[in-house]
Amino acid sequence: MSKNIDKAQIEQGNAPENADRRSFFGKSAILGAGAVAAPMTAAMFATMAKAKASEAANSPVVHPGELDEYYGFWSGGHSGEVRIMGVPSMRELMRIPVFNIDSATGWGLTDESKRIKGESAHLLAGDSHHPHMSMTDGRYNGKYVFINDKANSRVARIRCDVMKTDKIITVPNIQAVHGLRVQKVPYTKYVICNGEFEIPMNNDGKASLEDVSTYRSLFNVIDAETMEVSFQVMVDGNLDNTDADYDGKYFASTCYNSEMGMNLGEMISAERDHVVVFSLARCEAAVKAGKFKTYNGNNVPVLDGRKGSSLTRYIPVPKSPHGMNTSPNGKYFVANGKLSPTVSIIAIEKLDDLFSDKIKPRDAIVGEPELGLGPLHTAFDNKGNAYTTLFLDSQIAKWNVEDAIAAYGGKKVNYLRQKLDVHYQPGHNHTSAGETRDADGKWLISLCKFSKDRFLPVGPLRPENDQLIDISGDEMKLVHDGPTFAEPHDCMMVHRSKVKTKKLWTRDDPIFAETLAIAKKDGVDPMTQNKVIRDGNKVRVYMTSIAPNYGMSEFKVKLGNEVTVIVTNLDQVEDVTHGFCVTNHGVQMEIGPQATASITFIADKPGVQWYYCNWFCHALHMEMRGRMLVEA
Ligand code: K7E
Ligand code: CUA
Repeated sequence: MSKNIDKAQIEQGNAPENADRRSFFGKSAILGAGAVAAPMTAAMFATMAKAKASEAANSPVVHPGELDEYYGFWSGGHSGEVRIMGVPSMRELMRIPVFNIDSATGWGLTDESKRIKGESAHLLAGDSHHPHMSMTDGRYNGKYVFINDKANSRVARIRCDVMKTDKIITVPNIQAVHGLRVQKVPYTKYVICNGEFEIPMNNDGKASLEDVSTYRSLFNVIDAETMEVSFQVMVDGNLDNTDADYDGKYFASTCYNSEMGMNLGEMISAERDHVVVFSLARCEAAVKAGKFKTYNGNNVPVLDGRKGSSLTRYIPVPKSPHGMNTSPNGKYFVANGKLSPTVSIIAIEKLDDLFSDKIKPRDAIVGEPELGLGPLHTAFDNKGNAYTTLFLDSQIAKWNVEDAIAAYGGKKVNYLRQKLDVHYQPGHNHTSAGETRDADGKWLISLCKFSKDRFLPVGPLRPENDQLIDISGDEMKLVHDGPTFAEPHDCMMVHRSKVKTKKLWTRDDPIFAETLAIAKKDGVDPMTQNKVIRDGNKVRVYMTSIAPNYGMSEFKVKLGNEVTVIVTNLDQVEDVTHGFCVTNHGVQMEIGPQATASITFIADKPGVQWYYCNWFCHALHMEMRGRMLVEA
């Protein structure tokens, strides 16, 4: 969600009681309200307060030396990275560079990371949005975390045993990968993601800006193991967010701009957009039967899932829906209204009938509760409650799903349980394990786009504010403010019992397998030998490291040589990481215990050039250095 939308609102003031602020976007609110239930009155809130039974009582305190209960995986937003947080302490445990470059680890600089980045190795920027872990039978399995790069249409995979990125692909035929989730059941065979911006098919320079009839947005289905695009589905409108069911049958994506407008006015003219539901079995069958086309000179099968196709169904929902969230009991898809104050509840059990045309698309909607202004994303607990971020109201609305369905059916019930002020303008929110069958109703994170007055001012650019909310009782309780950098869009929380990480690298790790293959060709055993291989203008320098020494304290190259330094860390001690850094060359990397890492640069400066270990490893770490002589 862009920050731009909020400018006018911010100018109107921040105070929650500010009437102008509440009425911002009021027109859309009224238009979208239709015949849904009336908003909460003060009297209703009072009744709720009386009925209060259990208090939120989770402890957010994690004492020094104690460990957190959850791993939180945070998108780093436009920093392009992923971060691991401890929850509930909200301590940042690690940063995983993905689409960015990182001088601490050498990500984007080392030969290994460049191989993983592949054809996009020259791109040094990224905009990461949605980190989601692979699952088995609807539960996190601790194997991979996938994340999209909206800026460069990429999808990356992080291996959770070492917490390093091990695959990055650029998705063809689309621009801007946005919503990303995984197949939950029976296991994550596929990663699903939306191509957001509609582009001409083919996009070969022959299309015009005026005739947009060939502009399309594609839904992408990626094989989680091979990280190849299995197929794409062409749709009407442009895709935003997505999620999968708990039956292994359907995926659903929100679509805004069903108008196919090319500017803001055109994009928000229609009162209704839609949710596209994809039948996985029908799509797979169509690929098998060869019922696809290819575009832009690549061989990725593109299925036609536009209106009228048997592969998809279009469910009309109020204008410009954003988030798409599956309830952990597997019963509902919830599409979040954004420009409508409502969310739309789609009954997954009705989708079979929808696909066999026994019911009409709107018949799949079983509830459309009105929650407040700017609903963006919804999270769930294990007690049938949902938590929806209200971007414009700067609140989280807690509501009961079955009560909202009953109200839609005409019953006089109050589905709203509580509204909690958050600070400010929340985008995503997430509950502990809430996108899995293990949803436990303990914690809720609200990722707020603005922090305004919540922290010491640090100049015109402020941090975002990730707030921790205890949802274990009947009422949500805000317990922590956490400043973060560069707009974490989304996050998820995985119980620590699901994650098993390695303490040392194993020598057969695929991340450096190719480097070891090159060593083999050179006849060098990098575990035992320190050796310089001269290969025309190329020089490969193999050296070991064991605290506080490199296996080679000097070597010579010629001016202009392309030098590759391959360092193997022989230490078998947990947490003893070495670095390799050449002064004045932009050469810097991490070599974990038992790992091999390599980096290539041009020796373009004559004379003595010191290299040193840049990760503190030993009392004599400062002395861990050597000389490269560049002969003119
Ligand atoms: Cu709502 Cu990219 Cu998930 Cu931002 S998206 S908020
Ligand atoms: Cu090795 Cu510092």
